[in-house]
Amino acid sequence: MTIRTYIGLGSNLGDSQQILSEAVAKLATLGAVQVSRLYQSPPMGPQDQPNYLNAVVQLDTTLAPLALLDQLQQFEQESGRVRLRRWGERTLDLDLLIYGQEQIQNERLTVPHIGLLQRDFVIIPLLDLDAHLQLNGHSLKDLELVQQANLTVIADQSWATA
Ligand code: A4P
Ligand code: MG
Repeated sequence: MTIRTYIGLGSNLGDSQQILSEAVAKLATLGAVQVSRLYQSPPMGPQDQPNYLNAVVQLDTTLAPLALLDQLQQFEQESGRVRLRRWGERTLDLDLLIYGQEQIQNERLTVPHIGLLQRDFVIIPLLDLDAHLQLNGHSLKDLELVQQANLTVIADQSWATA
C-alpha cells in the first residue's frame, strides 16, 4: 500500500541549494515525489547562525515509518551532515512531518512532527503541495502564522529538477 508522506528539508551550511537538490533526488528513489517552492528563512533558535533554505517534499511510498526514518537518516549522513547544537546549524535536516493519517509516538519517531504547527518554514511549503491540507481536522491554511510568515521565495517548484 502506498502512503502519502511529507518530508521537511532544511540546510544552512555548505551549498544548501545543491544539498537540497541532491536530497530530493535521493527521496525520489523511495517513491513518487512532488516538491514545494524553495524558501529562505531566518533561523529559529540561536540567531548567530546563517539563514536556512527550506522546502517540503511530498513522497508517496510503500516504506513503513521507521524504514523511512532509517532512509532519511542515511541521506543526512551521506550529505556529510554536521550538527553542532540543538536548533543549530546543519548541512541537511530531513524531518518526517506527516505519514498518511497516522499518529506515531515511540522513542525514535513522533509523527506528525512535534514543531510542525509552529514553523512557518514547514507550513507554507506544505500549502504549496496541497492548499487544502488538514491536520487533526484543521486546515493548515487557516493557521494564524500563515498570515505572518517570514519567508522569502528563492525559486519556483522547478528548482530541484532544473
Ligand atoms: N525524531 C523524532 N521524530 C522525528 C520525525 N518526525 N522526523 C527523532 C525526524 N526525526 C524524528 O533528530 C533527533 C532525533 O529526532 C532523531 O534521532 C529521530 O529519531 P535530529 O535531526 O538529529 O535533531 P533535530 O531534533 O532535528 O534537531 P533539533 O536541533 O532539535 O532541531 P529541529 O527541531 O529539527 O530544528 N530554522 C529555520 N528557519 N529552518 C530550519 O529548517 N531547523 C532547525 C532544526 C532549527 N532552526 C531552523 C530550522
Ligand atoms: Mg531532524
